[in-house]
This record gives sequence, structure tokens and C-alpha cells, in this order.
Amino acid sequence: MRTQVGIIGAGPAGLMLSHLLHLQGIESIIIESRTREEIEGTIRAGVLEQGTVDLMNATGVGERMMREGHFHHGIELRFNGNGHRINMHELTGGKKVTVYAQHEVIKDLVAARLKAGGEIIFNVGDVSLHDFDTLAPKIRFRKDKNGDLQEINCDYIAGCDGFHGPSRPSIPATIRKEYQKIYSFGWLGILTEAPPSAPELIYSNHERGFALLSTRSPEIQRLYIQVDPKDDIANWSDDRIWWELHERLATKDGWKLIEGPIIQKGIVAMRSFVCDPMQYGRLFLAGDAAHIVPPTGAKGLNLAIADVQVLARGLDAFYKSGKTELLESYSAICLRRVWKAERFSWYMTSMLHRHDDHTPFERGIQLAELDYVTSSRAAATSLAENYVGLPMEWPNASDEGSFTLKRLIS
Ligand code: RFL
Ligand code: PHB
Repeated sequence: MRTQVGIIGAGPAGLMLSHLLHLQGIESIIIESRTREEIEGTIRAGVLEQGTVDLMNATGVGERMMREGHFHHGIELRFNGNGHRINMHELTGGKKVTVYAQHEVIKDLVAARLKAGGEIIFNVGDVSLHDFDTLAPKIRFRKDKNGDLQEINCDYIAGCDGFHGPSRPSIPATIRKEYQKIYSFGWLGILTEAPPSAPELIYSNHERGFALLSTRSPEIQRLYIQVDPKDDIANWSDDRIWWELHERLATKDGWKLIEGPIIQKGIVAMRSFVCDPMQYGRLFLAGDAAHIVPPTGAKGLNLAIADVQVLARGLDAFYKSGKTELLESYSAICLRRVWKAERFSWYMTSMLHRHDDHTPFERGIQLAELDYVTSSRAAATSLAENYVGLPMEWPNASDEGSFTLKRLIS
């Protein structure tokens, strides 16, 4: 098999990259280790930044999101039994976030790729990357997990295979610098069949631990509580989960959390991670393959989409004019944004979670931070501009090839 860009992984990064490349007239093949049903059914992110929403709309995959998504102009920070609204819309000059589930984004992108004749090979096994330090990279894999060995010959490889995929470890260890922080807590997430308890997301700092109220639709809500990441979900009966949620979200003014049947539950660990560089030879890492953030800032999917916008521009410049400057700067451009999202996600996580090793002094500082960010316009503006998403920064604007959103729409 031969294509221009071989893409490993059909998550948001791989699918959006393939979609953008197609709109630029560049061929790609995606290989994915899971089935279509699995990728379209995995419950993960929910909050899309303004820039992600704008890109989906500009590239023709935003129609269902605009119909079924929920547009939030603020978030609530809750502590000491009181809620404080951060008016993101007002503080950011009219920006908002959209709550639309990641697996719906995946469904929309898969449908768009297949409709346009794009090739996604699901359920592959034994994936390995070869010769990406030459002009002729190759990806090898087995169809249907253990079928015959197949090979994709390509000009470039995009490693969009998430944190546990084979792309990042293919970069020689002597080249890779990895930065990591593992948190001592995780999130227990549930989906429940209930109407929304509040019009916007609520992030609650409570002595028993963090809680988050989010939504999916008028009928389905998404909620999280801070737990021990090593805990077994079998220890968490539905009654115990609801009891903790009621405790951690309670307010002094008697706000009511609406319960419903729990239809899905699971525990995820939390880490911060950055790989530098995000490229080696003709291999480019994008999304969770290169960096992980704790979900408190709602940034992971959005960072993945930001990375592939840079990569798609770089590839466009190469195929249109042979220029490689943008591709060579890929890692440096992405990492500036990545580190800012790492900082924000770490900040939100530190401010909102219970830290078992905190002294009373550190707990006092944490409450002072919450008090400050909910009472100072300057501090609230900083939180709001990060939450809705920092703008994309493009160096050498005149030297970027012909990729523009305007061109993609026309
Ligand atoms: P993904 O989504 O992990 O996709 C990688 C794909 O690669 C496949 N793969 C392979 N394919 C072929 N060969 C192999 N050897 C392969 N190994 C793996 C995998 O099967 C998979 O399909 O990475 P990508 O595309 O970089 O996207 C990243 C996002 O998924 C992730 O950052 C977000 O889900 C993070 N996240 C959130 N991000 C947000 O922007 N907003 C949110 O509100 C938000 N909430 C969350 C989140 C993540 C969460 N969890 C579960 C960690 C909430 C939670 C609870
Ligand atoms: C979600 O709805 O899944 C969600 C919302 C906000 C976050 C993380 C996840 O910060």
C-alpha cells in the first residue's frame, strides 16, 4: 500500500488530521487497533474550546454539533458551600465552550472520512514504524489483529495513537526528553439518565474531595468524583456514588442534585506528561501520543486538534511548495501551546482537588486561591481565557503554504 501520510490511530487527532489533509488534496490512510464500534462508543471528553468548534464548522463537520451540542457561557466554581460563577463570555470578549461528547466528534469525523472515500483500517494488530529517519517511512501491521503482515509506504508518519501507542517509543530514547507528574488521585466518572441539575458545569472543591457536574444531553448527565486511582469500581455502589456527590456538591442555599439510574461508571488515573521533541525525522506525534493533561482543565482533545492543525499546515506547505520550514518547527510551535495547557490543567487540578499531603497552611492557600479567582476580575479573566482556549499562534504567517480556513470553506 502507498499513501502520502500514514496515520496511526483514529482518535480525534488522527481523524481530524486525515480530514484536513483531504481538504488540502493530500492522501492519507488511517490504521486503528480498535473496531469502529469501540471507538464510537468510548466515553471520554465533553468540553470543546471555541477554536475546536470553529474548525469543525469551517471544515464541514460541525452540523450535528451545532444542533445537539450545548453552549456554555460560564462555569461555576463551588467551595465552602457557595457557588461562584465565572462569566467566560463577558471576560473573553464573547467566547464560549461547547459541551458535545468526544465519541460524537469521532462519529462525525469517521462519517465524513468514509463519505469522502477515505481509508480507515480498523482492528489492526502488531503495528510497527520503520525507516522514518529516511525519505521512505513504512508502517507495518496485521489486518484483523493477527492476519497477514501488511505494509504502508508513505512520505510521512503521523503518530496519533494515544498515550500507550507504539509511535512515541519509536523515537530513540536518547532523543526524547519526557516530563511527567503522576497525581495521587483519579476520577470516578458516571453517566446517569437524569435531567440537568444546573445550566452550566460545576467544579466543586470539598474537604471529602473534588466533584464535577457536567452534562451530555437533556436526558443524560456526566458527573465525576475524586477517588483513589487504584480503587476498584466494584467498591462503588450506585448509592455510595450518589451519597458522595450530594455531600461534595451541597450548598448552603439548598441547591438540589437530581439523581437517575447510573448507566455507565469507571475510574481513570490522572497524569501530566510532555514528550519533547514531538517529531523525529519524518515521524510526527500529535495529541495524547505526545502529551497528557489531567482532565480538570478540559484540554486534552482540544490540544490534539490544535496539534493537527499545525501539522496539516506544515504538510500542505511541503506538498504545495516543497517548503519544510513549518514542518521543522512543528514541535516548537506545538510545545508552546502544550506547556500552557499543561500549566492550566495542573493549576485547575491543584486548586480543586483534596491533597492528602496538604498541611493546614497549604489548605489555607488553596482556599485563598479560590477566593481570589472568584473575586478578582483580573484572576477570573486569566482562568476564563485559558478555559475557552488560548488563540493559535502561527509564526511566519506569510510562509505557511496555502492552508487557510477560508480556503477550506470555499
Ligand atoms: P486517543 O483519543 O487516545 O486516540 C488514539 C487512538 O489510537 C488508537 N491506537 C492505535 N491504533 C493503531 N495501532 C496501535 N498500536 C494503536 N494504539 C492505540 C487507539 O485505539 C485510539 O483510538 O488520542 P487523541 O486522538 O490524541 O485524542 C486525545 C483525547 O482523546 C484526550 O486528550 C481527551 O479524551 C482528554 N479529555 C478531555 N479533553 C478535552 O479536550 N475536554 C474534555 O472535557 C476532556 N475530558 C478527557 C476528559 C479524558 C478523560 N479520560 C478518560 C482520560 C475526561 C476524561 C475522563
Ligand atoms: C466532561 O463532560 O466529560 C468533562 C467536563 C469538564 C472537564 C472534564 C470532563 O473538565
